[in-house]
Amino acid sequence: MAKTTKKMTPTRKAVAKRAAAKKATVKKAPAKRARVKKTTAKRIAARGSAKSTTSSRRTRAKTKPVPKAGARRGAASSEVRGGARPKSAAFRGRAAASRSPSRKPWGADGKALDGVRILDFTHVQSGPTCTQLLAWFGADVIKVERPGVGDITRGQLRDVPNADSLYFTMLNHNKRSITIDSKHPEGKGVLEALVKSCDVLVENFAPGALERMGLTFEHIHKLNPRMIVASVKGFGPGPYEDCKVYENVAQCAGGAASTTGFLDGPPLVTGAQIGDSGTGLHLALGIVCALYQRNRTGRGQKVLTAMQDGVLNLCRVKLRDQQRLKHGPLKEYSQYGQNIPFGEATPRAGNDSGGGQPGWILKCKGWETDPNAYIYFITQAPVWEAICDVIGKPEWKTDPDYAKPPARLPRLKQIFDTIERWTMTKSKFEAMDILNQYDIPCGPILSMKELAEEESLRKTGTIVEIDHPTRGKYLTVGNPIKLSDSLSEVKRSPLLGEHTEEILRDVLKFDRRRIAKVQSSGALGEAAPLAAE
Ligand code: CAO
Repeated sequence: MAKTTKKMTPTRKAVAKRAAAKKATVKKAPAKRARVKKTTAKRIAARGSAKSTTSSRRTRAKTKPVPKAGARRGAASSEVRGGARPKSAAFRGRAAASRSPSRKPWGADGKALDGVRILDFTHVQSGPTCTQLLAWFGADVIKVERPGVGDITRGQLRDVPNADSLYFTMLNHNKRSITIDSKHPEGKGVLEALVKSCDVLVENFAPGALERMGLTFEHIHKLNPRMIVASVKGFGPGPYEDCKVYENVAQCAGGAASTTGFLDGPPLVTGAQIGDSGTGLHLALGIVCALYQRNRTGRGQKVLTAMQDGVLNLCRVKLRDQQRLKHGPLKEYSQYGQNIPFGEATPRAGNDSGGGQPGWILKCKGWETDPNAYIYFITQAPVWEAICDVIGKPEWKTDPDYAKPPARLPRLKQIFDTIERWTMTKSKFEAMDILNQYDIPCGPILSMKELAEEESLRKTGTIVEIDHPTRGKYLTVGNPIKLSDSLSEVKRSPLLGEHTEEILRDVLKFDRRRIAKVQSSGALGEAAPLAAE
């Protein structure tokens, strides 16, 4: 014990060093404070008097040992919007560490992105997927739409006359809508005011469209140095950077199509929207990272996600296989067992499993009439003996042609044909029940109808029923990312321009006269009807 104490006692040299460092910090502090004050004052002036309470609120909150929930939320908002910022990472680290953990029940202390405001210039699917996610986590998402038209998907694939399509409603929950003609001089003024009061601008226009509106990164950054400008484009810098891109183009250009489908068929696109929704997901992560970095640096940055890159990232294992090809055939691909030679590029692998455990889709009872009476079956090595027993082939456990994984690779087709003779005697759910008893990895092919009716998905909020004022009730997919202290509720999508006046009044603090002036200029289009809720 005595030994430990001696060890921990600082040497005289260390004490002297620390004292000198402290002295230096104390000397430097006033200059730094002055800088911070000046920047804050400038920012407040730019934003108008509504924000002038920010720094005093922060000071008050600091003097209270445990701030009230409302005050804490206020402080959080001012932090993300550019109120008085702490001086250094070390300072913030200390501040966060000294804040006592919330005592509120889980999920009752706001949401993860409370206080973050998004200027949502997105349309169609990729961008809206991203901003919908951010909205589910609590961000205030203000969707800017063209007057009278809106996001083109409002009218695409319409199922109910005169109502927003499911395409639109299912990608724009929890957002507010404002209509602005971004090319009208008054509209530009409103947009610039929004740029000043938001944290992130998200857009997925065709290359150059944002710049043609006058919103270059340099201009945005001048208006609001803390603004994060996040974009989805089809391609990154390079020969195709000016091209417009939709989902399937991205699937083809990102490597998914060339590796999907059967060996003897053409390239195939998948139903999962990996180009649009997948890229939206990537972008959301980039935005959250940029917000986190901004806490330290105080400045915004550009976030770019190219759809080609997003798809390629999801096809990473196929690029893995491309490089493995140099060292011989890909033995887990069933073409190996069928003696079909490999070419120069990663081939299409049908339903082969992408990992080291061979798998295939097998028919189940009723497959003749039900297109989804199938099960995915994985011959995972650790449960091979159980598989042999279940399918009535106990002799395979010791047969040298079947007992070990490498011996099985050349005969995968024959093995799966044998297993299929067993699965065809069971429904996909019966097979699932039996196989799960032995921990044999498998999964039924579920139709959209079955998923829509699945009770457990309703309970977790993954499938949600929403009521909409013009289209009635519909199902949607809720937030698939579950946070235990930031609970997601799904609110219906906005009607076109539904929140135009509210945003001018409450966010931009325009007075009645100014609102009337902008409205009469034609920059906002026709006054939108309010939802009959
Ligand atoms: N006020 C005035 N004009 C507006 C406006 C507003 N509020 N909102 C949009 N516009 C204008 C744009 O300024 C642009 O005009 P200019 O071309 O004259 O500058 C115009 O509307 C059309 O924008 P766009 O070119 O982005 O739209 P598009 O329908 O021709 O192309 C798409 C759609 C998706 C192919 C293209 O936006 C794109 O490639 N985006 C990037 C990749 C992407 O996200 N693709 C996924 C789409 S989801 O499948």
